[in-house]
Amino acid sequence: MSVVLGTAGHIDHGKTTLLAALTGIDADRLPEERRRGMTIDVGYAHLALADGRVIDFVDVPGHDRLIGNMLVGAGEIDAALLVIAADDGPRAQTLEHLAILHALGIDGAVVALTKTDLADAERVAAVRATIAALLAPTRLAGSPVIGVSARTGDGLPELRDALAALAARTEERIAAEPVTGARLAVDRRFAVRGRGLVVTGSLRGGPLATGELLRLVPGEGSVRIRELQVRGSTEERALRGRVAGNVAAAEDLPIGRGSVLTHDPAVVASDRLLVAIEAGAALPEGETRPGRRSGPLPPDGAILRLHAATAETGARVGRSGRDDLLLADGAALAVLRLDAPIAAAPGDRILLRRPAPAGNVAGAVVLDPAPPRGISRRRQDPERVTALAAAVASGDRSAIGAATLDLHGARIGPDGATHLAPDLLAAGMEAAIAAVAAYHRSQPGEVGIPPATLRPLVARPLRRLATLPGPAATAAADRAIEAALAEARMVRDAGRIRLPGHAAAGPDPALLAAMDRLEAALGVVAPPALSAAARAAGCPPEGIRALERSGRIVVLAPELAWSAARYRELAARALVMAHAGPLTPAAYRDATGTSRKYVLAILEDLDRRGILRRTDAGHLPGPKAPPLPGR
Ligand SMILES: Nc1nc2c(ncn2[C@@H]2O[C@H](COP(=O)(O)OP(=O)(O)OP(=O)(O)O)[C@@H](O)[C@H]2O)c(=O)[nH]1
Ligand SMILES: [Mg+2]
Repeated sequence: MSVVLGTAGHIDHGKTTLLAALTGIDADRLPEERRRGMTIDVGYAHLALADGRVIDFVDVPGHDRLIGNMLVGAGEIDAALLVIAADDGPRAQTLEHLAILHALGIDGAVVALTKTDLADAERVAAVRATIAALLAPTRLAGSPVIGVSARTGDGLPELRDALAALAARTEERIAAEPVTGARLAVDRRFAVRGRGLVVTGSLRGGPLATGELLRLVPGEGSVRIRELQVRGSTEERALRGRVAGNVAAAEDLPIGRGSVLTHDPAVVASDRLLVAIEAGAALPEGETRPGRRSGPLPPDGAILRLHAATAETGARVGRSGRDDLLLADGAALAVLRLDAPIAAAPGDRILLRRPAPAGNVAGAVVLDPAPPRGISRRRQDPERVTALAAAVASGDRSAIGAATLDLHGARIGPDGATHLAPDLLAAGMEAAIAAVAAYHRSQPGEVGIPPATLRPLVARPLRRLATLPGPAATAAADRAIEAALAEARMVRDAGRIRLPGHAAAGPDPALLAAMDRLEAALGVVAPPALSAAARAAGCPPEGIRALERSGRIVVLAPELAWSAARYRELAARALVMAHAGPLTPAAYRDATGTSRKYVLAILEDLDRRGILRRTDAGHLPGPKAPPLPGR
């Protein structure tokens, strides 16, 4: 691997010249840059160190109007080479670039106090003191300041040593970071005749190999790496550092500056980010114009430019309502609504700046690249956000995953399954157990509840907790039911779900006997009123419901019921008569020896079910009438 160092500093302070003196490479590759003697777009160079390490340099322009290109370069560096001309001292873009480095979280740098051939010793000492004061409130406080002249070569060996030490420190820090999939933020794209598309960038995370398929974010596509080049030579595998990749991709694939090619599932396309915005370091004004300092926190509604790796877009800051929260370290919570989607993952550092009047910059850390929407936002409280911020600061992916799940309530995982936050899972399990118990009470004699009946009974309360989008509720209910089964709080038995011990206890024998008595009492042609019969049989309402649900009795009106066997016989009689000719209620009443009340109820029921059909002359066999036996 190699560490990537970015230059920074005011225009004409000698960044590109110093890199050329160090590496022999002119990073100003564009004809216009050479003609005008200034850097316009990012350029690249590399330095082989005595210890075998290699430093990749990204050279940036110092011109104040080219700050966007400076940020493309600064967006993917590990540490900085801050260049300040001894004759001129720190100037406007010295401060602006310093504020940007601080906001991007860059905490390793070497300061080259260059053009020492143009300043006397007294001047050099004075500028050193100014620089120390300038760095003091930033993450770069205490960085070594090396006097150097690109013209005479004075100080170059010392600068090389300081850079080697910085590279070693930076490598150590990177080695301690959690391992993630490869991630390449594209900074250049160009076509090579006969070869197709080439993209370049600073590779982070794990290695990349020829032939691999990478996701393009944002965008729908994926690209295959045909060939990899590291510092001009073709390699099978590239480690962290500068790489160029010849990629096989559709001609019109929207890939370019701002695109990310990655293996890392945490990287998603998003136009809405939950972030923690840090207040900038308070820089002294020094020799610069006032107003060019990193500033206070951007207010709610502020419209800013957002820079993330090599991407840039407009962003509106939302800091009201639920998002109005100061975190423990003084950072402000905010939701950023972007003009266009960018690639983002939890923990990414982004930069916010005010374009006009140019000035304040603030750094921010992405807490959630796809924060909850709609009703799920109700879960976003200070405790959950604080826990997520702490997890993101730790860099621990599983802690970030757990805190994010708790913030959302439920999430669809990469495996396609709905995952539930612990409190929702517990609520779902309780709902499932309560639903099974209620079913046991209402259906004595049945061993358990069919899963299809249970699912909506659990999904409903989960949805009512107001944290789940509709379709996820059913999947979440399944998850809660599975969890209750896994904890043996419910049991799966012959395709049904019951509470443990329920089947062992069995239905109440006294109730079963009462149900038998009631069924017998209703097994007559003209049964008594249902409530009176039930009272006489000692059968409670759940016994009546169980008889009806299991098809042992037929209830046609609140007080009118027959045993199923008797009812089948009465219905068959009506059908036989209807086949013989139009059946009138009076004829049916006489044939069965009952009263008008009973025959009207039966005939209506048979009409409703299509077994009979009513005509003016009487009832005839209906569309659903079964054929008569024997015909
Ligand atoms: N005397 C002297 N001149 C230098 C030194 N380093 C750079 N210069 C001159 O300063 C001018 C600007 O140098 P560059 O390297 O283009 O400056 P830069 O910081 O890259 O400028 P931008 O890319 O436009 O921001 C050139 O004319 C260089 O020759 C030095 O150490 N001593
Ligand atoms: Mg330059």
